[in-house]
Amino acid sequence: MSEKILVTRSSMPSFEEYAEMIKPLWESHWLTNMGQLHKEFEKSLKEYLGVDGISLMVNGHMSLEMALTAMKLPEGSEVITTPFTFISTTHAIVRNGFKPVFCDIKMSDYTIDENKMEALVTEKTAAILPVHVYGQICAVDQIRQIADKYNLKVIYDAAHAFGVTCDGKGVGCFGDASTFSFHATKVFHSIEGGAVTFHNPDLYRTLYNLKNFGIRSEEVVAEVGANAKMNEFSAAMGICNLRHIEQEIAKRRKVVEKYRELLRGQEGIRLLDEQEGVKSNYAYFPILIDETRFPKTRNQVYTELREQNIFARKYFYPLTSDQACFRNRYRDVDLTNARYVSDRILVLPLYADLELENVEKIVECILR
Ligand code: T4K
Repeated sequence: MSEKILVTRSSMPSFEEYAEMIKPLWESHWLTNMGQLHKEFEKSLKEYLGVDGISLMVNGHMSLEMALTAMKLPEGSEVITTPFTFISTTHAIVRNGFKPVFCDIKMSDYTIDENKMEALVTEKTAAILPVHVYGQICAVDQIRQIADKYNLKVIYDAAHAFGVTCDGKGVGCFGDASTFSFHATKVFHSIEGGAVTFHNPDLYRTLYNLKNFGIRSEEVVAEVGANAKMNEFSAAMGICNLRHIEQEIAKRRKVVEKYRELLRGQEGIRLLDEQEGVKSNYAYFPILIDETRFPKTRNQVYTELREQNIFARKYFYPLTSDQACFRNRYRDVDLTNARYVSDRILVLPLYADLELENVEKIVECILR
């Protein structure tokens, strides 16, 4: 391949559209701290996601941190979570002073295995933090049942699932809270950005305070907070991108369909099945390479693709539980499936403007 093909490429509105959106900032000089564009963006997102409540954040990571803090869990709580995710998920738990308890994943969709969860519950368990990895929806009903039985909070990391619906219901409606990432690498972005969605209306005020240093008035700070506010330039980008989101998803769908057509039934390469009742956002295209049935290992394919200027990524290898900062620190749990997948997964390039001709070349390289 003569040009470099990276795993993704940010979609952008036209320069004129963005310039028009940020123009008023030169008059108002109001650049952050819940400005006009922040308000507008929050309102349109609430509608688009079909959620009861939403709070914008500076990024996906702080959305997770703030959502966890807002749950007011007891000090030293244990949080059941998946190790097959971006490091942010585990960091958010640990940076809140909680203990991650890793749970294995399912081979069917790589989300946390709800059937292995109950065995991990102790008197210290206070929450479950599953991830809709690659936009695949977790077993939300069963997870709710377990949470109700043991009185646990459920916070979904929905960083990959923007715009996904399950039986017509927006993904942000599940659990006590869900968090989104609007990072430049995502299906939908605001350069950097994120949001927490929730049902309990009290959470709006709680999150507003937490993301603004715990400030209540000019002279009163009532709690320890952070700076997790989204600025006006990000909100402007978000508003522009939201206008084009359906087109963005439709273009990605074409790319995914091409990959599926070319790779379906290929010995040793496993694709994720589409989930019933789920409207996908086509965020990622992961393939699992089974080296016992394919002539090369995942690592060989990864390296050989790079030699051809194709930059697929090992999302998510290693497991977060195996990273130097977490290894051997937490409860030793059987993570057989998570390790199997993490050792064999490869995420192929996917973005709205990826030409179908290039998809053909990528697949050709893999099969060669
Ligand atoms: N939870 C989950 C499950 C997540 O996956 C993430 C983030 C989070 C929480 C936290 O959300 P944020 O705080 O990030 O909002 C990337 C992203 O930085 C990260 O947002 C994402 N998940 C993760 C899966 O991937 P890297 O280190 O792989 O990014 P990088 O810089 O290698 O970029 C990948 C490709 O994207 C580049 O090769 C080209 C393209 N790109 C990148 C940037 C920065 C663009 O086209 N434009 C850009 O501006 O982490």
